[in-house]
Amino acid sequence: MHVPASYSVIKHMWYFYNVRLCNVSFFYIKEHYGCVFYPITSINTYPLTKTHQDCTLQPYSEMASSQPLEQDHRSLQELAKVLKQDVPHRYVQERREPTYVSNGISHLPTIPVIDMNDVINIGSDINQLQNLRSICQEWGIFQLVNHGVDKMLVEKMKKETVEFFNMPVEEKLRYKFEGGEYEGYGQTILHAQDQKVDWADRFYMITNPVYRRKSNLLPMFPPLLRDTMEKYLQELQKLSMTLFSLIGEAVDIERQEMIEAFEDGMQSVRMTYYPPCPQPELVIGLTPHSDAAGITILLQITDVNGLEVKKDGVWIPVNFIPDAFVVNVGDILEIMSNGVYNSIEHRATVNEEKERISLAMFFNPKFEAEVGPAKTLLSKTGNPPVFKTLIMEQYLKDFFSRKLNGKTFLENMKIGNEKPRKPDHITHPQ
Ligand SMILES: O=C(O)CCC(=O)C(=O)O
Repeated sequence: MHVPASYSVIKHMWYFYNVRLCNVSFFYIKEHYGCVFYPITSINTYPLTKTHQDCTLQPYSEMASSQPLEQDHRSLQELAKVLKQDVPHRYVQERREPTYVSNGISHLPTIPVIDMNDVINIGSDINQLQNLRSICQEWGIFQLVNHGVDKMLVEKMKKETVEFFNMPVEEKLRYKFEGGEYEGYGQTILHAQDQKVDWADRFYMITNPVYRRKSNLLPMFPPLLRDTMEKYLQELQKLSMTLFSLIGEAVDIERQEMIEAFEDGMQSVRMTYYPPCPQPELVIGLTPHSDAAGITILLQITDVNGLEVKKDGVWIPVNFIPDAFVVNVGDILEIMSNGVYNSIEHRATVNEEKERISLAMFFNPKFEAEVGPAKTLLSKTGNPPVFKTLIMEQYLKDFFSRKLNGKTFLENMKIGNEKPRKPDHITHPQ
């Protein structure tokens, strides 16, 4: 290939090699007004002007981080039924950090438990508030018992979720998301051709505000699932508001500021099916990440564990207490608390013999709300903001355009830390 020597891109030739799309090689040139795609075959004829010589060339994969690729949307659940041994390469993780195993001397740490009956009557009980604060600060996750959500409703929600995944594959594929979309049924959203795929099928959708719901998803659910989910969403909305008020109060954010941000906020739900896997140690059910949300309320549907949290650098398994919800502090609460709270990094492993199903609900501020350190907290403490402030809609756009990668998204929200996006710093929706 001949490239004019004066063209500054010549020293970045490696970019050309991982840029094959539909059998055509592309590069793109980032100019001050945007970027343009050129098939590599046209490079010889591409006119060189002074402006073009000033351009910086970036790999297509970097551009792709904001454009999910077309992918195979067939169900992993079906593949797992027939798979006897070797899992396909695209699911094999090159490096997976080990799960912490107790050596018999030191105990396996367990995530804290909060009894809603204790915190609901907090009033001015400073000890309870301090306990809540230190749990959100040191752990950023807890199991919530006696949460007050009707047990029958929770059981129905579990049953209907199992039935959803038990539907024939063609039924589920009616909800599949297409390239460029994030809502619906499918597998890991791909941002690069060689990206590894989690060992899971997922169904994700925005449930609030109601006008943002997709007409082909919740409204088209089988009636029993739809009704149960509507009731469940309402109950969890109430629970989330109680939690937001208390968690806010515990860190000195005024109740009114929490209510204004989160009441009738952006909410979404994810149901995940982790099929049994013949080589569970080679795959990951859910890539390590912290949630972009304010809080996540997680319901484990089947009696199979798999969730793990990273505490003090090691991965600890979560043993679900029957009837408890697991509540995660997400990035938005870490930001609002100006770094006091910890949005917990978590992942899911899978089981060799048993399927696992979970249902996560994500609670966020309204699309038009500001996401940044809480004003009432900053004025009380006099501390400077550690994180920048963005409108929720923009915050989500930035988040959706990245691949899951530990806490890199949150790091990028820190003032003075903003980095140009790298190809491997890309996430998926909440
Ligand atoms: O399946 C689990 O236990 C975790 C699910 C989760 O964290 C998520 O869907 O974001």
